[in-house]
Amino acid sequence: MKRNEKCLEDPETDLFNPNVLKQLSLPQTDGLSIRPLKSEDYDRGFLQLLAQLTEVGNVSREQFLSRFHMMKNAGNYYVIIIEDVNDEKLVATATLIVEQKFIHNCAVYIVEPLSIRAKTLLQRGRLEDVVVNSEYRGKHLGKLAVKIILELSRYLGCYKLTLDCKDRLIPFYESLGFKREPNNANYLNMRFPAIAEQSHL
Ligand code: 16G
Repeated sequence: MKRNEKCLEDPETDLFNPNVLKQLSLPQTDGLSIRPLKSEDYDRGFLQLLAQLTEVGNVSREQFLSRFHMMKNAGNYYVIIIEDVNDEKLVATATLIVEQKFIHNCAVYIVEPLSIRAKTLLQRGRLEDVVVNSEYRGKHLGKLAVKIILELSRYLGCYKLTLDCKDRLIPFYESLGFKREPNNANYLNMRFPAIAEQSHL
C-alpha cells in the first residue's frame, strides 16, 4: 500500500503529545526539528536508523504499527526524533521510558499541605536506543539527543535516569553528567538464546 493511501485511511499520529517538547529549554537547532516518533516514520527509515545501533530484523508495517500503538497506549514511552527539515531525513533518535513502580509512593506526585502541588521527583527514567545516522555523525547530535531526554526526564518528574551502553561510550555519557556511583556502578546482563519454535502450550 502506498503511503498516501495509508494516510487517508489512518491519519498520522504522534507517539506522545508534542507540546511536552515545547515546554523544555532546548538549544537552538537550525535546520532540525525535534519531535515525537510518528506512526508514518516506518516509511521515513526509522527502523533503518535503529539498525545502525543493533539488529532490528524484518519488521513489517503492521508489526511496527501494532508496537507503536501499544507504546502510545502505555503512555510512558517517549521516542524522540531529530529530523533534518530540508530533506526530511531522520538524523537521530533516543528513547525515554518512565518506569511504573510501587516504590517511592507508587511514583505519584505528592500534594503538599495548603494545596500547593509540589512536583516531587519520584519516577525512574531509562535512556535507551540512542542512535545518530552515520551521515550526520561528528555534529554533536548524539549529545543533543541525550540532552533532550535529560530535559524531558526532569520535566516528567524522574528522580534518576539510567542507561547501559558499550564500554567505549562511557566517556561520552560521563561528559553529559552520568556517573558511575560508588558501590552502585554495576550492570549485569543475561542473554537468552532465541527460541526457534513457538511453544505448543
Ligand atoms: C545500547 C543502548 C540500548 C540498546 C542496546 C542494544 C543506549 C544508551 N544504550 O546498550 O538502549 O537497547 O545498545 O544492544 O542507547 P543489544 O541489541 O545488544 O541489546
